[in-house]
Amino acid sequence: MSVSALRGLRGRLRSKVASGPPPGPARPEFWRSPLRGPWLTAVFGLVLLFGVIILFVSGLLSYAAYNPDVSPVNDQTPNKGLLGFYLFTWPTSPYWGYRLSQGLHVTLGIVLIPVLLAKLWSVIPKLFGWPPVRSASHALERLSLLLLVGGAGFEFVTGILNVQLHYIFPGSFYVLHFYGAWVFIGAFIVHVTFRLRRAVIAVVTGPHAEQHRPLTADEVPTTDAMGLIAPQPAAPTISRRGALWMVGAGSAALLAVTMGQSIGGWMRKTALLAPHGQNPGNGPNGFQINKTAASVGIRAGDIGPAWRLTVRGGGRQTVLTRDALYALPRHEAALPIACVEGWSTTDQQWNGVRLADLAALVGFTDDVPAVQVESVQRGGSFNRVVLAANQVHDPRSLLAVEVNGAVLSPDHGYPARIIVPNAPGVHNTKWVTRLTFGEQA
Ligand SMILES: Nc1nc2c(c(=O)[nH]1)N[C@H]1C(S)=C(S)[C@@H](COP(=O)(O)O)O[C@H]1N2
Ligand SMILES: [Mo]
Repeated sequence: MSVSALRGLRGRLRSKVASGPPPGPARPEFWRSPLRGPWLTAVFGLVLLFGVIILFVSGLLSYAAYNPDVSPVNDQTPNKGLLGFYLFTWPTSPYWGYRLSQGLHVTLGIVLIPVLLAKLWSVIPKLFGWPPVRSASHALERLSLLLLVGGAGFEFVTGILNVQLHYIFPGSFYVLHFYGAWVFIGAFIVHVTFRLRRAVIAVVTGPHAEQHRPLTADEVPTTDAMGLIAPQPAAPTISRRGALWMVGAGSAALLAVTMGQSIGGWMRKTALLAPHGQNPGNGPNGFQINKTAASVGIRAGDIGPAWRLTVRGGGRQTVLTRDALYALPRHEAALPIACVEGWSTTDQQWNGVRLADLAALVGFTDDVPAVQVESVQRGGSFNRVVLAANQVHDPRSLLAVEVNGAVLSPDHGYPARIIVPNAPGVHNTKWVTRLTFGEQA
């Protein structure tokens, strides 16, 4: 493009901006809801402020629960760098900790959807603000809002797809949701820093101080300082209080049909939106199944008489048949399964061989090391895990062979599966065939 053509374009753009917004949503009078205003936006914003803090903290905890620094096997974000600054060895107590924090994370995320949508609706005129960019600092502000709205949308959408569609992107979900969270929280902190004061003032002042009235014939439409109040409001079809009730009722309805999946037991029947709604059957093995044996390609031969458990470490190796494993000293532990997807079971009564006793089989008696667990399952991202030393050490950590008084069903990991207190469900590997103590990848 030549210089004169560029100049011409610039001139045309200038006169366009000077002549005011084009007809349509860029004109303040296009937006007519009398509900919009600083108060309504601030109420939704403050609810989201508290909600996002809880989502972020429980999300960070879930990341730590995967023990990514214990082994590359557990780490799907090896390039996280400083973002892993806070990681700590995930404890085994309280045994219901992950169940609580992940249930909270997923349930709250779902419950906040109506609030997020209402908040976006309440500020939509600003999306079309005219001129689109006024100055460098205005451009920066708009960019941060793009990251804020885009980041929130991204985190909610990836989270919901994951819990509803059951890992449509295994592996990559984890990475996307993790980095997305940091982008979002950065923009969120900037936003809160600039808006918190105004929001608190708007809430304290109340909606009645806002000027919501139709213009007289000779008045020029202007907007309030925040650009939210409609200059030519239509007659209300619902009160502001009614709108809050509507959003609240939406959240309450989502809560009612979601929380049962985290509480488990009979409450699971109320979890209409839960993806794992199918009846897992009755009896001792009648509790939630993540992936059935058939769905991950476990063949009868893999877990039949030819199955062996190999225990390795410290230069030693022992191979056990099913009968030999089942004959080892057994212990009980009452522990839930708590999936990253937010569903969990009530405590199940597990019976099996302590991981610490299996470590002793290959000579680790005083100081138990970490262990790499491998499943007979071929492929998939859940067929192996490295459990940290503190997890092996806990007397409640078992290679379980029975649950609730019956032998494990094939879907729950027969002939042997891991169960560790406070660990995310995915670390409770099913159909275990090899344990390697003290020399994991
Ligand atoms: N080998 C193997 N183990 C596995 C899985 C798997 O897909 N393959 N799923 C994990 C996940 S994500 C969860 S939540 C628990 C669920 O255990 P359950 O199906 O017995 O309830 O098993 C874990 N163990
Ligand atoms: Mo899971």
